[in-house]
Amino acid sequence: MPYNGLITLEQFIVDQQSLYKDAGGSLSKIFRSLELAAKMVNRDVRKAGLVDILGNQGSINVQGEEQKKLDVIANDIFLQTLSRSGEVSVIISEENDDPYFVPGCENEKYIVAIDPLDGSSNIDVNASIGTIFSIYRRPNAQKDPTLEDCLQKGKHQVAAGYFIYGSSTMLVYTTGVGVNGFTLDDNIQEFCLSHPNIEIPEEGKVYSVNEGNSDTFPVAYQRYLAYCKEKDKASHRPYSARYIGSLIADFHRNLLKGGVFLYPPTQSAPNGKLRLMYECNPMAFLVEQAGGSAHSGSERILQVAPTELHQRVPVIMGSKNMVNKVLEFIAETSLQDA
Ligand code: AHM
Ligand code: MG
Repeated sequence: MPYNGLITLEQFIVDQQSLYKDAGGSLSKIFRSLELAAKMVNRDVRKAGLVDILGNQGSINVQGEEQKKLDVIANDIFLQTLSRSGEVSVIISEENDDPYFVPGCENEKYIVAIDPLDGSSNIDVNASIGTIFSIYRRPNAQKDPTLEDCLQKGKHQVAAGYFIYGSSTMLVYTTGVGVNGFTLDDNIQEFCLSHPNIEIPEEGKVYSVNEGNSDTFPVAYQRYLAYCKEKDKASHRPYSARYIGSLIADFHRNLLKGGVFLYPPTQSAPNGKLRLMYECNPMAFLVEQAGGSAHSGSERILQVAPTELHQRVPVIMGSKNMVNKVLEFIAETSLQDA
């Protein structure tokens, strides 16, 4: 009898195993660890308003114990759980200055980059936050892992995705063969396939940017923003502005509905704010796999060569035609200035 019920993440990974470039099951184990860690973080996020885990790291709670900020807790959970998978040689995290070389796993093949709790300033106001991850293969698994092993271009990602702790908890990921979304069923504590083969619309009606900074954006971006606000029925302008300041939430909406997300250079952040390894590369891989684009304004995000772990890069990503339009403004403006 054909089975028409829920497809769990576990079942989906088993079914897709033949499509993975590593058929040995290592990647599946890493996914199981990510899934477990995300469930633990989700549990803590859900009770964030109830228990005393809000507040600054280093502050002392009423019992005289040191409180940990939720992003530090999330970092510990992901590091411990990934280490225990036995499949990851190095973990780099937005929360750690240096790579974490997993003891006893020097010869393992994989490197994981993680932003354990992105948008954490939104915790206190109960807005969606999430975890972003990406997985790379180690260039030479025969040698001891090094920092340089981690500095790979985004085009070398083997898998990437995010967990969103929103009105529901979801996982959206790619292994380079399309993008699929899973929603956590709270009752059975399983991620179930809810958004198969996500494709971002080529065109959208939403732009997402911190417009409060626009006075110091390069002129091309200012012109593009003026274009977004012009009235033009044929191109559905003016577009709507949607920006919560939590990348995963802003990205997720645009991925499903169409739109463009921008974090341009500003006077105080000449390379933008978002980090190449932890934020831009995984999102770029996802959006390209869904049929969209991600660009820095001078090159495809996935082609940017990292020189340091925490490097920042300007980003324009989302619906293909909208990204191209921003790039047109950048090209026209530099021609005029030439
Ligand atoms: P974080 O890694 O410190 O949480 O910062 C990243 C967040 C993103 O989620 C979001 O897109 C961006 O910061 C918002 O920045 P801004 O407040 O400058 O608009
Ligand atoms: Mg972040």
